[in-house]
Amino acid sequence: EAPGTEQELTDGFHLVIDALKLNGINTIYNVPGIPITDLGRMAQAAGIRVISFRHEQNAGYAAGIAGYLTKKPGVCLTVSAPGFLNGLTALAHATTNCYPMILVSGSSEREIVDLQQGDYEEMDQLAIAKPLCKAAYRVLHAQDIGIGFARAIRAAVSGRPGGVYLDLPAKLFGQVMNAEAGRKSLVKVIDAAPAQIPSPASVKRALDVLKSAKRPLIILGKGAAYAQADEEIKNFVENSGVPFLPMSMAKGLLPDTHPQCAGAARSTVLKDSDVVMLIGARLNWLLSHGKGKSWGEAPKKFIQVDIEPKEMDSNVEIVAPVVGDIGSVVSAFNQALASGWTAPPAEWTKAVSAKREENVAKMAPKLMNNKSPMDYHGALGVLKTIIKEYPEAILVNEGANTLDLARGVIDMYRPRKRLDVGTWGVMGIGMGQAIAAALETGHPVLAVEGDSAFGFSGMEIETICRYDLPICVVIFNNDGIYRGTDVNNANADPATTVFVKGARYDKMMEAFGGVGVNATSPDELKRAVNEAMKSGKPTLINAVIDPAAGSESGRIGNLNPQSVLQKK
Ligand code: OXT
Ligand code: MG
Repeated sequence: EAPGTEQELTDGFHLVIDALKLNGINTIYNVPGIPITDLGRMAQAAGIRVISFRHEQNAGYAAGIAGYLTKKPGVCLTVSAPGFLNGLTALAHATTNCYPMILVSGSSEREIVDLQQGDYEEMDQLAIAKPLCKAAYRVLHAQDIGIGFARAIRAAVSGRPGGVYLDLPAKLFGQVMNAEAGRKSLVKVIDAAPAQIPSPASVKRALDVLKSAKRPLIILGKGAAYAQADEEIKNFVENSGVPFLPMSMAKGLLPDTHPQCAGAARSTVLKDSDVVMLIGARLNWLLSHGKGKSWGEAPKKFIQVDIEPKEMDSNVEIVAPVVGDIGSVVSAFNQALASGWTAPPAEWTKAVSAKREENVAKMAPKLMNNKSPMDYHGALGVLKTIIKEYPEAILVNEGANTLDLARGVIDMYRPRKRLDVGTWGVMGIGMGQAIAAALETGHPVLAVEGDSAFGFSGMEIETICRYDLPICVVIFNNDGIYRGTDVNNANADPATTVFVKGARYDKMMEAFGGVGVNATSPDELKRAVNEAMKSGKPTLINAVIDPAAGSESGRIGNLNPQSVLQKK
């Protein structure tokens, strides 16, 4: 090149932004700081939505659920060591729950980190991330940024989705290269999550087993909801005539009020079924590992549909494994059904319906309970009606009693509208998931939160107000974890599970310019939530719940180890 000739240049900052845009990633969930502050600024200037949180864990939960809702990797951007570690819980959570997510973190200088010479925020982040995600990569040269992002995107969404870590050392951002060469180095990922067609033999085997059943059951997991094969799944369930049980986040794939829904007859269908087809649901603790008391005495055959071959036989024998993506598998099922199918015996479907009606009828009067302070059912009866009136609204839900009772009481009508604690039962997903849900879908969000659960991400109500999001947070305030009534007799400290009595979380919302309401009765609660849904204004309702109303660990108290020496 002749001296003095100007060459157009690009750098690491711009290549990262261009790589994201080229791949249709238009939102970043972050907390700014060294070395990524300018990256956030430049990304915002380049038209990417950069949402700044108050804590990386919440940004990470937002990115994870954005991935679940969109099937594109949600991107969380953090600073080195402490920011990275704050985001790491969410990355591990995304991997466990099969949400596609990329944690992009700035990091310190390799030369100093590797010699452990004490750099600013020194940490070997790649090594730490590796066991907690699907894949982990580091980019050292600007010309590799395109490939780095391509690998991260493909790893996150292909096969079983999950979390990916991408390590970008500070020095990378300032590296300069020829702009044309930079453009050429970028990769637009083609067919990032290719269809995985099931083998015809496995499809036939599965349907033969299902057909042979006297008391068949279909269990839908959140993998089925993730697949966005909603019509195919609905057709399959309806054409097969088999009762279905939705796992928590699969509620709404078909409405909970659907005549085949067995959600309100859970114990009965687990115990009494003879053939169970799992679609995007794993036989983990949430299904008692497919064995033991809750599955009854009668012999049981399992059919499993999953994209991950290693999932088969994880806990019990799977007599008919079908490996493939759920859309492709269910559409193959539907084709086969079209050439002839016999509905399951009416004796079974009637028994399931009868049990369901019985349980629904048993619950109905509790939902009308108008007393003050409210109990869980009285308050949830109100929210059940709200979701019926606003079926497009997204329900975010965490807590113990607040989670378990809301899951049972609030019927869902549309797919991917219920977002909760997922496989780990983790507290803290609330505000991050609510924010991403509002941003990614444009629909109003109702976040139903235990007072303890809310505390894990409560500061993000400032973020909600700052971005003026249509989120209504309802805190079930029973003064503590499970209950607010525990007493410590050993010293002056409060009992380990109780909080400040009569706390007014609504005042926190007012501090940031949002609407705060204290609701002491179902009527007050109803008025406040309706107003929030209509106005779309950031709202927090402190719903006062009887401190004695809850039970230890909600519906999973049996998982608490017991001391034989000290009975509670
Ligand atoms: O068939 P049967 O008769 O069995 O009846 C079932 C259904 O048929 C019936 N049903 C219905 N009846 C009528 N009508 C309708 N519509 C209907 N629908 C269903 O109801 C029953 C029950 O149905 P369900 O729920 O489907 O069945 P079941 O048996 O419960 O299902 C089993 C499970 C395992 C699938 C289910 O229970 C489940 O999904 N559970 C998830 C539980 C979970 O994840 N819990 C969260 C963790 S608890 C604990 O760990 C907490 N911590 C510790 C902690 C955590 N988690 N994370 C971190 C980071 N740090 C610490 C903490 C701190 S919870 C917690 C805070 C708690 O305090 P809060 O203040 O937040 O909350 P409160 O408790 O409110 O105070
Ligand atoms: Mg509580």
